[in-house]
Amino acid sequence: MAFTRKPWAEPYKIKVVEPLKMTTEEYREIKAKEAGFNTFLLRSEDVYIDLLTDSGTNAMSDYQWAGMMLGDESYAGSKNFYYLEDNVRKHYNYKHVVPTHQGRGAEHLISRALIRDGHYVPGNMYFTTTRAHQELAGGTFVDVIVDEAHDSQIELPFKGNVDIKKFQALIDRVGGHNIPYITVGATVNMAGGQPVSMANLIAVKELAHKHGIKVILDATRVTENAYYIQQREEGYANKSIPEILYEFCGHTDGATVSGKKDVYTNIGGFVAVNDDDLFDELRNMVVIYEGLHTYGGLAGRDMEAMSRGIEEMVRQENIEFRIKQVQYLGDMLVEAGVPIVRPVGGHAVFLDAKKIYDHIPQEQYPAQALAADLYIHSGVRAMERGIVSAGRDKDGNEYKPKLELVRLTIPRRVYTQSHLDVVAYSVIDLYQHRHEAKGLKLVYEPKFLRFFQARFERL
Ligand code: PLI
Repeated sequence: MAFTRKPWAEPYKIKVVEPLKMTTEEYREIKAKEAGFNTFLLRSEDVYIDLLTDSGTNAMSDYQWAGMMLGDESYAGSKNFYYLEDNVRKHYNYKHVVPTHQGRGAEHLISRALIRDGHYVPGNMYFTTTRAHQELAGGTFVDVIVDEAHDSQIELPFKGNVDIKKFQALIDRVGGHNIPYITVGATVNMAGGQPVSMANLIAVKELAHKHGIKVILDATRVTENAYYIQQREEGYANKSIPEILYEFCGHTDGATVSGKKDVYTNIGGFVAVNDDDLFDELRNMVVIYEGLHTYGGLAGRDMEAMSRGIEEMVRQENIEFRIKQVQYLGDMLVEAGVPIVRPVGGHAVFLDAKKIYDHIPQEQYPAQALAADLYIHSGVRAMERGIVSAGRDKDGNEYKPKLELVRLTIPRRVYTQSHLDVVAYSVIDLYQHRHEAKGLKLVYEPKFLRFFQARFERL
């Protein structure tokens, strides 16, 4: 057999399997209608290949599962917390850590601690839960990502970078005293999983600190970002992932983390900071909203799984396979001419629904329709990341993001390359029949984070 490239494969073997249910297109049409054409409202047992999210959907290792049996379920002072604290200090380079039940718990605490009515919070593109907590705390989010991030076709190595001029313009307009912090997302989810360079983060820090503004990292997928720095940024090719990660976080004042991504767990998160007074406030608040400061809404076993997951996430072979697997799916789609966000990002391949369903106006939710159509076509579940996810501003007007995307998110260590072949085949087949597609109308809309529970009907 002749190979066109050197083969590579999963850096693990399979010990336990979970059977998948195969269904027919007619069955899935009924289920899609019952779910209001919202993939969040499907039952997972009706899904064949689930690419809804990489959040909490990871396969844990035998090392993590073994750690679960070592859960110390004491109310206070669990040994699993201290082990987590050690690993956060060692790898993320922050002095203090407060565990939370997941990432949005951490976002809630930091937003409440630092944001007051009338504040502005810049960030390199919004993330749904992050912005929601910033707004609930009285802040106004301001997008300061580079313009190119809003264009799916421009290829840049660090398309998640902050535009320093936009950040400076905001400081000039509202004053540094009205900006408690800037959120820097590492591999920017809504931009397609695009990374931030070390040089950009340093420039952000210098400008922020000059004006008394803190830099808070969304370190949810920071290991993917570290890998891109190693591969793409001058001077980092010979540095290890732990070295890059440590240095990267070291340029920030704190971080919120959803442990459900990089850290290979099914639940968990934390907020970590260097400032002693801020830590004191977070530690005090966590007891109201999450749980005691040594468990923050988690079981001891969950903290142990997270701690062991941190040790695994920084291994070169793990992060390299992760990124290459996503790239593998992206390459197949590019080769077939399917418009996707370029370059392929760290955690997902994003279909450009504006280009694929170019006959459906944004007001008829083309990405929502494409995600529903893909499910009906082949049982593959994806997620809308466009106008529905963007929601409404304070006056009730719909945000109209330039990117109207469908995200095919790859859970870690769950699917094989054969599954991804099936996904690529399905997307390509759907793409070839794209002109038959119809838009949707919104028939039910919840108040917060509408994409989770909104319902639609076909036009
Ligand atoms: O889902 P949580 O509450 O553990 O984490 C919230 C969260 C914060 N930041 C970022 C960049 C995320 O991607 C994120 C959650 N993401 C989800 C659920 C996703 O499907 O992408």
